[in-house]
Formats: sequence, C-alpha cells, structure tokens
Amino acid sequence: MSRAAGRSWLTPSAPAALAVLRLRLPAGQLQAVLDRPLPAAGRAGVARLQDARGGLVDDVVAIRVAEDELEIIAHGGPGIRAAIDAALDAHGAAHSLPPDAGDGRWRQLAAASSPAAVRWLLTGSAGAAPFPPAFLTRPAVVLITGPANAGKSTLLNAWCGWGRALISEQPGTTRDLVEAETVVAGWRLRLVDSAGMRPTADVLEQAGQELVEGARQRADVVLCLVPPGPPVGARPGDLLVDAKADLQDGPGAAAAGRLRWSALGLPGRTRAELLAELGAAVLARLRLPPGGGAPA
Ligand SMILES: Nc1nc2c(ncn2[C@@H]2O[C@H](COP(=O)(O)OP(=O)(O)OP(=O)(O)O)[C@@H](O)[C@H]2O)c(=O)[nH]1
Ligand SMILES: [Mg+2]
Repeated sequence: MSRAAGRSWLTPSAPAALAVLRLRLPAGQLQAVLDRPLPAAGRAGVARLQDARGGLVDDVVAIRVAEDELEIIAHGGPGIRAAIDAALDAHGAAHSLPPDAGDGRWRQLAAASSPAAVRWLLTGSAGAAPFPPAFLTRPAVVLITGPANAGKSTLLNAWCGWGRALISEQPGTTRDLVEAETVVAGWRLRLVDSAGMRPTADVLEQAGQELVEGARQRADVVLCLVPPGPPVGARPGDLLVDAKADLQDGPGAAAAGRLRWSALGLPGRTRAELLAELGAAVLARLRLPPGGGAPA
C-alpha cells in the first residue's frame, strides 16, 4: 500500500541559516523535485530544488531516507521557505505529514532545555529517552529547605556560582523564594532557596514559610538541610543533607551515610567535591544519567 504523499518542516519557522524538510512522494514525482538523479537509498547529494516548471528554487542537500522519501536541508529564510512550500504544492506534496513524520527529533532539539538532553537527542539511540521525558524541555526544580540559619542561601550561592541570595548569621534572613540555575553533568537544575523553618511571630517570616509549601508542590526533588541539632521541617522523601558538617562530630554524623555539606569544605574534601556529591545524588534521585546517558 502506498503511503500518503506530503511534506513536513522539521525545524521551527523562525528565520535560521538552514531549514530541514521531510518530503514524501511516489519516486517518479520525487525525481521531478530535483534537477539531478535522486541519491541512492541512505545516501545524500547536493541538488537544485526546482518548481514544477523546472525553475530554480533553492540549492539543497537531499538525503534519500526511503524509496519515496527525502530529507531536504534547505536555506532557512522565510522567503525561501515560502517559495519551497509553493513549489512543493505544485509538485503534489501539498498535504503536511503528521508533525511526527520522520523521528521528530528536530522538533525535540529545538525545544531541548539542557546540554545533556541535546546530547542524547543527537547521539542516543532511537526510542524513548532513558530519563523522565519532562526534562527534555525543562530544567528540574530543586527546592532547598530546612531550619533557619542552616546555610541554605550559602549553598544556593555556592552552587550557582554567584551571590544570588543574601546571607547573614541572623536566622530568618530569607523570606522570598530565591531562584538560580546551575548545570550538573549537563543537566540544568533550577535551584529554589526558601525561608528557614522556625517558630516565629514575625508576619513576613511566616508568609515566607507559607511559600515553601507551594514550592514543595512544584519541586522535583527537595533537599532538606539538617544542621547540628534535631531535624526541622523534613518530610518523607526529602533528600537529607547534614549541613554545616564542619561543626558536626565526624564519626557520629558520617556514620549515617548521609550526604554531607559544608561551605568550608571538610578534611580531605574540597567544597567543589562536596557540591559534586550533592549534584550526583540529585541526578540519581531524578533518574537523570550524567551527560544524557548517550555513548561517549
Ligand atoms: N560553619 C559553617 N557556617 C556556615 C555554613 N554555611 C553557612 N554558614 C553560615 O551560617 C550563617 C547562615 O547562613 P545562611 O546561608 O544565610 O543560612 P540560611 O539557611 O539561608 O538562613 P535563613 O535564610 O535565615 O533561613 C551565615 O553566617 C553563614 O556564613 C557552613 O557550611 N559551615
Ligand atoms: Mg537564607
């Protein structure tokens, strides 16, 4: 049974140097689109895309992806695209193929949000992503919570690499949700610092604490910092981190096998190494393979 003829742009319509198009026509009609013999199956060739009367429309690269199908790399200006559309209408390829004609990866690439997602799309095998597909198009949201003065804002600043949030020795400093981005093993993470949890009569601080509940709802993972003392505000499922670990008793604290964080580093471990461990734990929790999981 012959397949429906048609065409489908695989790249977005914004002006760009190049645009990519899938074109499906019976082989005889397909030949009429180009001024040279069609490339053999699986091969590519340079050719002129011509209108139904043989007039030049664009110089293109044509890849023969099937007997009746070409992938065409053309110039990406809006005028050229319009001229190609008009020419292909006249060749009988007027109907757009469904949006996912071909493998749809060009569309996904245009929307990819992390270098790791781009890498997987370019080099990974076909089929379902080996990570939650939501993270193809948006960064994961990581909420940093815990008691007041636990070092949450200090961690945010260390992780994003600049002084995004105010830090002070005074508990109750952060009230708003403070967001910043970092990249871990190719994955963009949206970090959200939040008001510290403690009983307080301060109305603004209470309002800040209420925001944390909403932030929990939209977080993909919650890091709860646990400084020396009893845990405050932790919930089941939170990733617990021994915070201000430089102030904690080494053997006892380390024994729990929990993540440890100190802005000052720890004996034998630099701050950067501790951050890398936190990042690896967050990626593992989110099921995000380093670098997108594509072969090196
Ligand atoms: N010893 C030690 N001090 C730290 C560490 N991290 C932060 N501090 C200090 O602890 C104090 C509080 O740090 P913040 O980052 O403002 O704490 P926070 O959790 O954001 O506090 P709130 O916003 O008030 O809830 C500051 O004086 C920091 O310099 C750490 O790992 N070790
Ligand atoms: Mg703070």
